[in-house]
Amino acid sequence: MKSSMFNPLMAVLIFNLFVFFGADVSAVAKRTASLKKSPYISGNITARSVCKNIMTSCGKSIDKEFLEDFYRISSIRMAEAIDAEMESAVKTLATQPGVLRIDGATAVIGDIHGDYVILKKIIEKLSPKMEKGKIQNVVFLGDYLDRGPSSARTIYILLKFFNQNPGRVFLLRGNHEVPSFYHFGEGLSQARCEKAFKNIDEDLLMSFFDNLPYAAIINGETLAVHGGVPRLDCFKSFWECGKPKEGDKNFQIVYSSLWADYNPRGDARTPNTTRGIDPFIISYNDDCVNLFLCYLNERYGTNLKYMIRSHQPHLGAWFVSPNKALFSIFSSTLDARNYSFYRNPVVALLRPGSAPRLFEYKKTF
Ligand SMILES: [Mn+2]
Repeated sequence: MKSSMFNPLMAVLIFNLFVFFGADVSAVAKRTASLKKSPYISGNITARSVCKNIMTSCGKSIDKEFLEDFYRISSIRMAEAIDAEMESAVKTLATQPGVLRIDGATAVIGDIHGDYVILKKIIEKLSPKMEKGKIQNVVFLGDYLDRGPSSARTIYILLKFFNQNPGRVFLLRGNHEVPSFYHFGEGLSQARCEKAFKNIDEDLLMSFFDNLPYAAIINGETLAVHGGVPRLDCFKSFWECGKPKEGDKNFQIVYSSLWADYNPRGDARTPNTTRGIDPFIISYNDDCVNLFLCYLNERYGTNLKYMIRSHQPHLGAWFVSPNKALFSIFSSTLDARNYSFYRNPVVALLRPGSAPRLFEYKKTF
């Protein structure tokens, strides 16, 4: 039996670990410092520019170990930048209710799905209009992560835009902003496979997901949600379930709306088998949209006429239901799952007193 807490073998092991990590860190720092002085690198240092410059300059003699270190450092820096913006965003989101009320000319953006190039262009297009007051608010319908080339860059510029425009930019929850989906969802091109996501504060990210509102009433006449009409028996508590976390009893109500698909044959009762087998994932038709909006109007005295949502890329860049109650938009230009390209990402403009108008982002709106 051991009589002492001190174990010489353990001390040697700890010492070795210290030497190993200490040496690793200083080697990385040295390499980064030399990289900054490199004649091959001009402008912003990014992992991509480093690879490109080194590959063209050195031909076959690429130092793989060096590049791996560099990727690791740059992804740590990216993660730190995301964490800083996210911390500030979560503080604001925590003050917002589950169902927002937004008034004024409002631009609505559909799924982004890691397509940071298009998000950047949309923000560049909207910013001067916001400055001039032509557009009061911007609402994003969720699904920021996964599939596209960089979820890290997407979430970074999105959070920055949100933080820079308090009370004017609003972020709704999508079915990809759910902890279990983030950890165990579909296995292709996932955000958490990106190096930056391996270094972010995951608790903070989960708190970001949980604090996102799940619906918005825009100008008292349009309901904005990610997926759409929830299962019929979820109508009653839809507006009043707060911001339930996954695992809470009311979460299924929110979840049902986040995942719902439009389908002319959907009855908002039977499970939607195209999304797997889950009793809360349903599809809904035009009658269900009318029924849901009428139900909310009766119960809360609202005057909802339209629903705007995203979530279904297979409908194309946009879709308006025959009875003009449902407006479906998609704002990412690509979807790696289907390997298809949507060349016309769509922005909707909602002015008080008129039906939503849909625009390809390149055109004037
Ligand atoms: Mn979705």
